[in-house]
Amino acid sequence: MSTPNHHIGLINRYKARLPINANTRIISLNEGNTPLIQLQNIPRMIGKDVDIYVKFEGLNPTGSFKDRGMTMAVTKAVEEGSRAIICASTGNTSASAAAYAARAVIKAFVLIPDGKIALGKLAQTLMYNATIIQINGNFDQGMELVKEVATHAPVTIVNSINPYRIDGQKTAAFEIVDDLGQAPDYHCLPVGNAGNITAYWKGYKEYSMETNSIAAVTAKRPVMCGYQAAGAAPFVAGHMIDNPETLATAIRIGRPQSWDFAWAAQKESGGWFDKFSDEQILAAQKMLSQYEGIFCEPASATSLAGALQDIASGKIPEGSTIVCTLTGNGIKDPDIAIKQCADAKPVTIDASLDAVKRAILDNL
Ligand code: AN7
Repeated sequence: MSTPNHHIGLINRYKARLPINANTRIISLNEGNTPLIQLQNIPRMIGKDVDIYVKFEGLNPTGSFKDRGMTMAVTKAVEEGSRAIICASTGNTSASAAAYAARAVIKAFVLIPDGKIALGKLAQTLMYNATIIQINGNFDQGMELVKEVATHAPVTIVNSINPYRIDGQKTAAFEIVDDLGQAPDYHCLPVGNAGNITAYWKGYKEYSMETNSIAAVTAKRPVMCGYQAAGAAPFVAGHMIDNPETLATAIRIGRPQSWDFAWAAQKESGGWFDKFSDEQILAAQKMLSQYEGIFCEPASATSLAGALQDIASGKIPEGSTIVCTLTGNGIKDPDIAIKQCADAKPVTIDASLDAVKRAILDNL
């Protein structure tokens, strides 16, 4: 039971726009309803008249946007009688799949690239008790194996090639429009496997036209800006790539599954793709933490790196309203955070009043 104001998940909130019926047992961890936070200090620092909002998806139950798609995918898997789910993952999908499988009391199998996922994501996936299969290969190879094994074993794939994932994730666009009263002018987000840009565009489109006999909410749609890590930028190259590399391990993907959908989002919205070095991505991550108090994971900061570049060049003009999706929580990747702050080592002192006083006065 819950009161009208108790958010009990995005399926409950947007059920009229999702493929469920009154008898569907909803598998939820109260995901969604994440904050849309307006940046206050960074716009002033860059001296541009822009409204930049971040959609902080790191505040979902397992710390990433994947929970939006996973509640829907696991709900439908259970409804269809599945007892096990499987995914390939750079870390966040595996954590989310493992959590929702635990909630549903079914099995989760996850294929991850050995040594290439952030520590927090591994810890989560272990705690949720998934069966972890580490492969000597990257995400793209894991994805191919998952697609093949699913034709040989009784497992439901919960990567974003599962259309229910996209349906769950499209609700992030609904929330943004509900919060702002209309779509933003520009929507910036990191692109890896390209499920999320596909989902946002589907959500914005559905809110801008009559869908399943529900009236349009707004006529407006944003321009979609998809940003990638320079070493893993197939959309910028214009073709799939082998051996993707980036410190932003979440988006270390060279063969995106939602290739055609992402190009459609770019073309239909009049948007673009671009790429950023690991240094630029990490600088944006630090900037957001240091000047706004918002700690996202490296991959997520690619959205802000892109927005800042395109605002500086005028490609995104002054007067614009911009939303950047921050896809995951910074706490997931403590190794990178601590490396980023190597110059800001904690000061170690004697446990005396004098020493503490000196430490304060030296650092004011
Ligand atoms: C933090 O977990 O693909 O373009 O296996 O974790 O929809 O793939 C993660 C992707 C951006 C890219 N930001 O989104 C996985 C996985 C974060 C992510 C992306 C991911 P898509």
